[in-house]
Amino acid sequence: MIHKEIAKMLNDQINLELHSGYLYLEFANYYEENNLPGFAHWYNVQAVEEYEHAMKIRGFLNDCGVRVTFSPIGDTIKEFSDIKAPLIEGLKHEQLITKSIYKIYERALELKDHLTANFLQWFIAEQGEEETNAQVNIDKAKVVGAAGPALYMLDKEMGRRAD
Ligand code: OFO
Repeated sequence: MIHKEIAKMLNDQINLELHSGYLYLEFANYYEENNLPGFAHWYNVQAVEEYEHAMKIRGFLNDCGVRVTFSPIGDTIKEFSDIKAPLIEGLKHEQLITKSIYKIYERALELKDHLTANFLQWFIAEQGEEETNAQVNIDKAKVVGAAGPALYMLDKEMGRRAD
């Protein structure tokens, strides 16, 4: 049986995951406006992935007999100084999400809620990937710079991210 306190933390995590999706849609909007459709595609796909993360937690709570409730999704960053700025914000955001997952995991272990701790293993591995992807995007953008053929090629590459 899932611990009540953990159920509340997981419910809050659903909101955070949906908030991640909103943030990445803002990134996509920015890149669309700045004629980088590949970058926009990459973040549109990422936003869908965040929705899936939220639904994975919702499914788990449902299976545990917990009624999920949704709260308003907070505002997101909309203005960026240059094309690297969203990528840097993306990494910071994923680090925050990782901390949140770790917090729930550690509390679940303290409360001997091993079912949730086991469930969160997937998210722990996923956050490793999320942070790596965010860092790789920053590194690539640094190499190519703010304009020119290399940026065009990188945009094409970003556009090939599978749905
Ligand atoms: Fe759900 O991993 Fe990103 O935020």
